[in-house]
Amino acid sequence: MKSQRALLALAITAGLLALSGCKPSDQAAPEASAPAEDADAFVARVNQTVKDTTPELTSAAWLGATYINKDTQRLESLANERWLAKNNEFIAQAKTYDAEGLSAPTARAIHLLKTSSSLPAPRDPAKLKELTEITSRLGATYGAGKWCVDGKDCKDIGQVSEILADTEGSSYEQMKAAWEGWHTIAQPMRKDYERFVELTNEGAREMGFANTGEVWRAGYDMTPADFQTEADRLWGQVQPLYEQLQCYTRGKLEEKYGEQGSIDGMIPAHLTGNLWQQDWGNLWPLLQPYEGVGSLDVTGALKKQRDAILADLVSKAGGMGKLTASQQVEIERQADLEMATRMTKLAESFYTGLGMPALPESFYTESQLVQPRDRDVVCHASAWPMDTVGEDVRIKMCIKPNEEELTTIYHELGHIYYYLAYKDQAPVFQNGAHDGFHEAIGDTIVLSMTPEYLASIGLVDKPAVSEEAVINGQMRMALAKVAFLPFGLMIDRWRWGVFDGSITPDKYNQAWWELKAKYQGVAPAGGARGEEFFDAGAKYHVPGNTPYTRYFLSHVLQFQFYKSLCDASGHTGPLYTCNFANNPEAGKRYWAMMQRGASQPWQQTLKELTGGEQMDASAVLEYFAPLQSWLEEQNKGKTCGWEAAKS
Ligand code: X8Z
Ligand code: ZN
Repeated sequence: MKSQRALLALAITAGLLALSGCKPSDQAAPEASAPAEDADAFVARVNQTVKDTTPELTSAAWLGATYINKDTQRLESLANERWLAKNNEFIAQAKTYDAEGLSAPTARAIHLLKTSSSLPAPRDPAKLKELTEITSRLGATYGAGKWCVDGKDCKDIGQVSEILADTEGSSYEQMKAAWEGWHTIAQPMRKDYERFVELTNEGAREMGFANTGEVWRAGYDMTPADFQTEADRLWGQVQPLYEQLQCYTRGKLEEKYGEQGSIDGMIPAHLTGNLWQQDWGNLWPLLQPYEGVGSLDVTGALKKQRDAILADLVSKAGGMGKLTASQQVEIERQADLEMATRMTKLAESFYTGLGMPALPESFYTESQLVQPRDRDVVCHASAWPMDTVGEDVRIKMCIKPNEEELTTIYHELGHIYYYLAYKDQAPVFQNGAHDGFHEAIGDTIVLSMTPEYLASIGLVDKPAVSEEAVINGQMRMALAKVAFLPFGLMIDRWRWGVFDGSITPDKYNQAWWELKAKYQGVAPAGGARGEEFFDAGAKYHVPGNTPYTRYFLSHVLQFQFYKSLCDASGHTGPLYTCNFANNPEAGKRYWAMMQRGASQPWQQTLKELTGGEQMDASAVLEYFAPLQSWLEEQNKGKTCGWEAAKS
């Protein structure tokens, strides 16, 4: 996810009433009557308040995520409570201004205030307090979540993920146990989540919306209804490509696991190498189209480097035999940190190679790059603007030496560079053009991590040049990018339904799996999972209350950004061969786009970079055209698709 200033930034940047003609209902009538100050003065005061409040709020949230205990949860929820109460006052006052006659920046700021919140909060102080306490508790429960067998032998998310990721070494049953084990962490969240939905919906209604899902859909400079249609349209563009990949993967799993390899045409949830089936990169050994053609074993190379760092430290210390047990633990930690720092600097060098600034020194001293051993933390990666002046930016990760983590660092630095690019905007404009833009910045760079780029940084051998190598390279990218698409959509399909009441608490889990089946074509092994489970809660963004459609949009937008930056860099030839590393022209255009922040409708910002005002998946299809043909060829004669997709 993005900022932990999320609460604040998102609370500040919402947006719909003015545009949508949605429902300024009676109950939503603002409490403030005649404006107490003119609109310009009001916006200036909001900006000053955000600037003053941000460091305190982000520090509390940072502690809440990096030292999970009762005290930090208390401080975090109190800070949020204070901020949300203030923000509710701002929203009420914002509604008293008539957009007519306002300067463009003031009108934009007021529009954002009225429409941007991921956590609409009730005005009633007792309910607001309850909401912020639940929010902190859900986040902490996820962060501290562990799978224990008979109360012992507990494994955290990193350890569970390792079992699933080892798709060759772990057995079907081991992976099933790990997958099921992780999902137990969410069972205690169910009651809190139900109450959370009631409370935030009340806040949404007071803002003038039907429910929280509608507020989320309002943040896109179009009506919530148009936004939903837009997301459906984009999914329609890419669905055939996903179905081909699903079909091919299912076939390979059936080859490997026999009857257990599929469930009514769907993929068993514990077999994709990932807890949520959102990234299938760990199935590479099974799905690699042409073995031995241009090795792309980035993980192997990273692990080797980490081992070499450790060997070096150990030899400097006079050999392992000379060290006490606790010194051995410490030296391992030091090797992890050195490796994580090296990986982060690699990512940084991509950005500086485009002409962007070096990260501030404090980035490396304040960030959490590796998992601390002495306490619970939220390991889910995130990037934080701790202030509004671009002086203190951090990431929080538990980096391990593997390819997925490396690309996640590039992703997180995308957020960080966005923060740095728009730091001179007024605080209310310090946000992505929309949230999908924020998620797409770093991922666009990841698309540029071609085999050629990976070779240039010494992670793979000189790439092979052949049709087989092209398909291998495309498959590698597709397992991350194409596999993700339906997942990116289904999470909020579930939450939109939960918020609007069409999914009731007694059907939370059933509805979750219906959507997983419909969009992703995955199913749990062992039959339907009952309502004693709360499987949505086992995915960070649900207890963390981070809207998720942003990632779906990002997976479309990043190909549009990529294509434009490739054009800017003078690239010729097929899109998928483009690597714009070290190209100043691409860097200049990207930075100029990022500097806009949320100061204007995203359509305008998109136009400045790409020439078009619409999100459009044709660049995704152009990129993957060779793989799509190849998959169709492989799947010939098979019956692709699955029953649930037709509903
Ligand atoms: O949550 C994230 C990032 C932080 S914004 C690590 N992502 C989504 C996820 O992990 O579910 C990146 C891709 C999708
Ligand atoms: Zn992100």
